[in-house]
Amino acid sequence: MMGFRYYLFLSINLLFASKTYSQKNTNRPNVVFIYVDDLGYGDLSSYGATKIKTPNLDKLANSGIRFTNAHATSATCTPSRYALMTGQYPWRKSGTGILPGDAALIIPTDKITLPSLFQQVGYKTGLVGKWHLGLGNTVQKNWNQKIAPGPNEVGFHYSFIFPATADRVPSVFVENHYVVALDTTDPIEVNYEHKIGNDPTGLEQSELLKIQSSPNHGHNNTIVNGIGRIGYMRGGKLARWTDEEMPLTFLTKAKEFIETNKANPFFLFYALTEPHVPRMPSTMFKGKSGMGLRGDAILQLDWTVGEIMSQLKHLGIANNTMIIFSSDNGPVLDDGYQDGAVTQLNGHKPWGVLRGGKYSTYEAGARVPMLIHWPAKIKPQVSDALVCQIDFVASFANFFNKKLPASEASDSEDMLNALLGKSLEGRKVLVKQGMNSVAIVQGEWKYIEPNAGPSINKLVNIELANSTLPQLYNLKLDIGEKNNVASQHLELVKELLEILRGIKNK
Ligand code: NG6
Ligand code: CA
Repeated sequence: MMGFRYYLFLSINLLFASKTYSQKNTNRPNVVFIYVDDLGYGDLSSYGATKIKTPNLDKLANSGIRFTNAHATSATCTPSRYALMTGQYPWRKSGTGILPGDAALIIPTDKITLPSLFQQVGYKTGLVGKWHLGLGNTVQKNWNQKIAPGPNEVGFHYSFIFPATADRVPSVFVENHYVVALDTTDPIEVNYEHKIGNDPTGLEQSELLKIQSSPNHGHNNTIVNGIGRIGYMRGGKLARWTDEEMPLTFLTKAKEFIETNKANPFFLFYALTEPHVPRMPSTMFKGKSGMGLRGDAILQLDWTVGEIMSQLKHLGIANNTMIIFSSDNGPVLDDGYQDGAVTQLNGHKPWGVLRGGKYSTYEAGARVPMLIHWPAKIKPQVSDALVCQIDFVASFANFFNKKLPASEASDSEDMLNALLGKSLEGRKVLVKQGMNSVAIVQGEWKYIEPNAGPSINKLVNIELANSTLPQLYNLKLDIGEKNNVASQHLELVKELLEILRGIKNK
């Protein structure tokens, strides 16, 4: 009897001890970084959307920090993710543009990355969702054996990903180096140059498609799950994903990672595919927004965030878990499929008050929603501090009292106080990247360097901000970048150009 009581006493104490650890050790909060794909500055009700309701993200926004001046480095996925992971401006390195699905890994394996930083201080690190930073050492690779290097070689203990984008082959999941549901009798091959295998393509048999690809976008190669993809694949019939299942698959894997690691500090990078094309949400969300599949995908995304929040609550770790939410670039409507994004928009403005969109050097290209939520430490507020996703490396290094060697994450700035809502002071300057040009922001001013690119991306109907003339905008007076005042401020243009040159030559 005594023995049993003693045992009970001990276990209760242990229970309290571990609870106290996870709840009180606020130097080591869990971090769930939810990174979504192509969500615009005006897509959430907390950022002013009225035609769509995103209640779970509103909850995060109302009880955390809602940033109004937060940026990805770039207006497309791969470069923004490269910068977030490495703390280096992507335009410093060639080959950091939108990657095909067979690309080799572009992140060096011998450098500090955001996840490796967390590893160094004892966190368990996990990645679930979109990767799009390449796999293996070469383009030619065997998808039927161990695929490395990849996320597990640059800082993640665990990874469950798709390699590139939802609209690119191979349309399969990769879990810790191996394709999921691999069948050695039906080997996978991928080709981005020419058709392989006997599967019909979207171009050849559009009647097989459940969603038509848009003319001239080229999303009409191998058909997987009734959707034409970019690139060709053969084999791997069992392994091919069903788009409608993807959100639940990722959510399940994310929850498993959290459940497994609940007693220790963990860093989960949860990279959702919504609302990137192809927008093919779970059937229960189809038609829910009345705004076409893009709107439905946003509702699904919001629901997913709510699922993670309630899991954290049930596990008793919500208070000491930091949730960071942001998007890799701005919004686009028709990005390759006729999915109702344009025709059923219903007055919604994914770009909000901003000009441009995905691919653009105008603000809607890379100014994105960003929320940071950490009940134990962060007071609800709105912050207009100029911050960038590239700054997480240096900011978390400071948070963990680690000094970064000068060779590492050299464009990342320590913005810890701004990110935790202790200061409204952000960056002095930030360089932002569109498809053809870069811009520099300093205080209220934004200068876009002249370039010869097209002024509009006609395929997606987005203004790119390309002009052979210098452009200067006052973002405080003219957030919509309507009035180019470069000719009225020649000195300032010269000064910003010099600063930009200095950063480029660093
Ligand atoms: C573009 C694709 C677009 C999308 C994008 C990548 C065409 C015409 N368009 O090249 O559909 O896949 O790449 O998006 O091919 S991102 O968010 O991953 O950068
Ligand atoms: Ca994207």
